[in-house]
Amino acid sequence: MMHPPRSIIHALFDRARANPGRPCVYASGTTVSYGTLAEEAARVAGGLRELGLRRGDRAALFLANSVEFLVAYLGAQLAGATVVLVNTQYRQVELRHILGDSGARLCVTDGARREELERVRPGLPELEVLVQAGAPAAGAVSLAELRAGSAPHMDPGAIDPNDLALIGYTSGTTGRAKGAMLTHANLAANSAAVTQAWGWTEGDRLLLTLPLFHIHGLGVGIHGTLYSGAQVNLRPGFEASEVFDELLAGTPTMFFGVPTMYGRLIAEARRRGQRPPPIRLYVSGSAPLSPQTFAEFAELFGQPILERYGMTETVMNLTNPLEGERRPGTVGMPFPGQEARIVDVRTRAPLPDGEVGEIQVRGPHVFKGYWRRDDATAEAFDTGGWFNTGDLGVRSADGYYTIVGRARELIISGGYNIYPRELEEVLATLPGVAEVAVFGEPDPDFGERVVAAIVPAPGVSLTADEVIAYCRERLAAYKKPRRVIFCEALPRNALGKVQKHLIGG
Ligand code: MLC
Ligand code: AMP
Repeated sequence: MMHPPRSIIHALFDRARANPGRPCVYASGTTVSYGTLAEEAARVAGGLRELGLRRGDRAALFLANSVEFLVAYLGAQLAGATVVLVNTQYRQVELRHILGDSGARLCVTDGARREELERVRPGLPELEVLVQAGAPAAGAVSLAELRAGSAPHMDPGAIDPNDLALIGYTSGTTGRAKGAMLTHANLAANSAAVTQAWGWTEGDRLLLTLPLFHIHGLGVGIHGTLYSGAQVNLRPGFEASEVFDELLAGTPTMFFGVPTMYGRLIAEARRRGQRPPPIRLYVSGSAPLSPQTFAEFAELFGQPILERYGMTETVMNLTNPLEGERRPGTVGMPFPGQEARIVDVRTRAPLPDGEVGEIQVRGPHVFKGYWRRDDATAEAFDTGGWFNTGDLGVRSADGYYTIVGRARELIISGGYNIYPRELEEVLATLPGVAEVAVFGEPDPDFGERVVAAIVPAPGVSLTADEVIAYCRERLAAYKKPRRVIFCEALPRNALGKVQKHLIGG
């Protein structure tokens, strides 16, 4: 390509024009070509505009991995809308917040999620239109009809690279998720950097089992595929045995996963006593990959996993090299065209190699700020355009970064982020709870798991099952406590702050 595409939509249309019949996505037994994907996205865009969707309107996607997801995502962006990504496990509390805060006018959902959405809809006056994938349903526009509509002449040139392409919700210390605003230019710049660093070409076939509502699956997996003109085998989710079968068959050239997936693939390889043929690239991220998992995988699969580090606000930041040493326990160095440094947590002064501080990053991939949260945006940026990641790290003399902790309270379970404050706020409303503290502890499968410490009100007896069921009803299932501890009081320091590290044992 002469000029790098200005957006992922431009990349798709460039490929579709140059080679419309080229396969792009394989999912649920069908192959969709670049030409068909672009054409269907254009039809959906036309249909969405007829439904009144305008430039800058927010269109939420609350649906499972599928071709429908991709067509709706690309179609909404092509129509000029900003896509809001919604975790498919979200329940009332999260849905109310994310759809209300983003002011979504339209939501694309599927049959499995419609009921949960309808429960919160009365409180969301701005949400005017529902589009449903799969079988047509009363009260919603059918996505299938939009896909089959007449193709208007849609010009991706109309997309301004500085417009917001998507809002990804992610949280800080407040317990309330904030919308990270990513522009088309941010996404294209990061895909350019990632595809270059990982040698991702047209010849690659990615096996993708990650959810598309997070930037790992979407911003890396899908955007990278479209940017490089490659192919993706999109699965509804991760099943170790299915992935192992694909690897044995030798179809993929790349696999991206969170450490939990690699742990489960190791167990699968041991169970079967087989070693799949080598593939071009295994990548891990979203949570720390332990050196032990790295070593076991290398032994059983004969290949070193490439570990990288990213965030919703920036997509990908740091990566181990494609060629050269992939150093276990580290996340490598900045992608091409991007910068990183370590600063003192208090003074914000840059630190020399070997000293632990906060990781800051800078470059064309860094987001625009938090949606309707100027205060949080101001806090997130240092002078000179450096973004404070909130992760603590150290750089070696030869340039490898290692993440050593987090400046904010955050539990990462199987690559999903869980904010103790959000759970504490929900549990505080459970009758009979006087006080609550939520924190993480190590877990062999998920890396970390959620623990809730509860002080019952005098005379009240609560059970762990009641506590878990209460969370399960209101929040995504992966956030539920895996262990509940009942205690008479929470340990506090002289300032009254709960000392979570003293609970549990
Ligand atoms: C599922 N469950 C989890 C969980 N995933 N609980 C804790 N932590 C998790 N990660 C819950 C289910 O809701 C269910 O609850 C029960 O556990 C059964 O789980 P399972 O069958 O073992 O789960 P499975 O479907 O196999 O999911 C595991 C997983 C999945 C690892 C495949 O969690 C996953 O796809 N993780 C990837 C997340 C991701 O893409 N993160 C990227 C964020 S972007 P119940 O109550 O129904 O029994 C980012 C930036 C970057 O971080 O750098 O990439
Ligand atoms: P999210 O808010 O979902 O985008 O999650 C981003 C967070 O995931 C980062 O701030 C890190 O704390 C964590 N993370 C991502 N990749 C890695 C990695 N390779 N090692 C350790 N932590 C990671």
